[in-house]
Parts: sequence; C-alpha cells; structure tokens
Amino acid sequence: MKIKEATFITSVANQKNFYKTDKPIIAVAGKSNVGKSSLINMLANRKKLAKTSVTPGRTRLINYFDFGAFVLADLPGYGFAKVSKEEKKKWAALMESFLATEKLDLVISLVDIRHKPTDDDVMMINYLYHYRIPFIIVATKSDKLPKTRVKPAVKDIADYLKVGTMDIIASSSETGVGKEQIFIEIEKAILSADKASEEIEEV
Ligand SMILES: Nc1nc2c(ncn2[C@@H]2O[C@H](COP(=O)(O)OP(=O)(O)OP(=O)(O)O)[C@@H](O)[C@H]2O)c(=O)[nH]1
Ligand SMILES: [Mg+2]
Repeated sequence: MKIKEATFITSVANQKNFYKTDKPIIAVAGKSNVGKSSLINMLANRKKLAKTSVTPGRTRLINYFDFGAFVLADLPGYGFAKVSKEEKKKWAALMESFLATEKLDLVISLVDIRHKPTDDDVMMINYLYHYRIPFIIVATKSDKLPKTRVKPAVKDIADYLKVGTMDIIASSSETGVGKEQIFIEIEKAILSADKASEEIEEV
C-alpha cells in the first residue's frame, strides 16, 4: 500500500463532533507516550503530521487524518498519572462512546515493547473484545531493545495478553521496522470492510 499524501482533517473533543466518513476508519490507541503520533507519522512518511511530544499526555483530543484509502484517528493516550480524576473520567467517557458508536474497521493497539503491558493496556484490549472491534497489537520502540531481545519481548507480551506471537507486530518509528506489516493488516481490514458493505447492498 502506497500513501500518496496524508493530511490532517480535524480534532474533536466530544461525541457530537465525531468525524463522519464513508471511508474505513482505523484508530491508533495506547497509553500516553507509547508512540501513537510517531507511528502515524511513520505510516504517513511525514515527520510532523501528528504532533509528538516528550511530555506525555499531550494529545487530549481525537485527531483525524486522511490517508486516501482510509481515515486514521489518533486517540488520546491513557494511563498518564499526572492527569486529574476529572480528566480521566472525561477520557473514559470519550473513549467509550468512540469505541461503542464509531464503526471502526481496525484498532491498532500500541504497547511499549520494553515493558509488561499495563492494567490500562489490558482494559483497552478487553474493550476491543467486548465491542468486537478488529484489532492488532503493535509493540513500539523496538529500536530501544538489542535485536536479540525483540522476539522474547514479543513473546512475553503475547503471553501476558493471552494472544499469539503472530498477533503482535514489533515496530520502530525511528527505523521503520514493522511498517510494511502494519500496512498489510490495514489492507486486510479495508478489504473486509469493503466485503461487509457489499454484503449489505446485496440484501
Ligand atoms: N526510540 C524511539 N522513540 C520513539 C518511538 N516512538 C515514539 N518515540 C518517542 O516517544 C515519545 C512519545 O511519542 P509520541 O508519538 O508523542 O507518543 P504518543 O503515544 O502520541 O503520546 P501522547 O499523545 O502523549 O499520548 C517521543 O519522544 C517520541 O520521539 C520509537 O519507535 N522509537
Ligand atoms: Mg500523541
């Protein structure tokens, strides 16, 4: 899959403004600082399409990007300790309505390859199962591990999340590792979205 030009669409803070489109919607989820915005920039081949930050918890809104064949939503990160209770509640409400009402074709759920998934990571995966949203797990920042430790780290995360190692893609936004595999999964998700809508038309 070749991305010609990805562009920013809009930022939204509440359900009433969720972006409506006929294109497949793919969302990128994960805790603050895990590398969601960096991953989006890697997929777009652009350094500054999605704002990245050394200070965690910067993306408080859902940011939508047009990738041509699909729309990508950069979700606000979770699990940031310094956020007030009030804001955590807001985040949970926003995420819940987003996952429950938007017909997502794929969620790219990010975890840090160097750490055991957090309780919030597990909660996110459970949400995805609950709402029957197709998802893949991407283990980010693989460049920060020695090459020999990447496979064992993926295995540990897979065991912990009770998924197969084949369900996890190790990636690095610094080196571009994992990019092609992620696009293969995006293509698969788009194809099955097309199929589903054809079936509806036939009825
Ligand atoms: N070495 C390395 N650093 C990365 C990678 N991905 C992200 N980072 C760094 O991690 C920090 C956070 O990255 P972001 O992409 O802003 O993370 P985010 O998940 O969007 O964070 P929030 O929007 O705050 O939730 C930045 O300093 C990035 O440069 C990666 O693959 N390798
Ligand atoms: Mg971000």
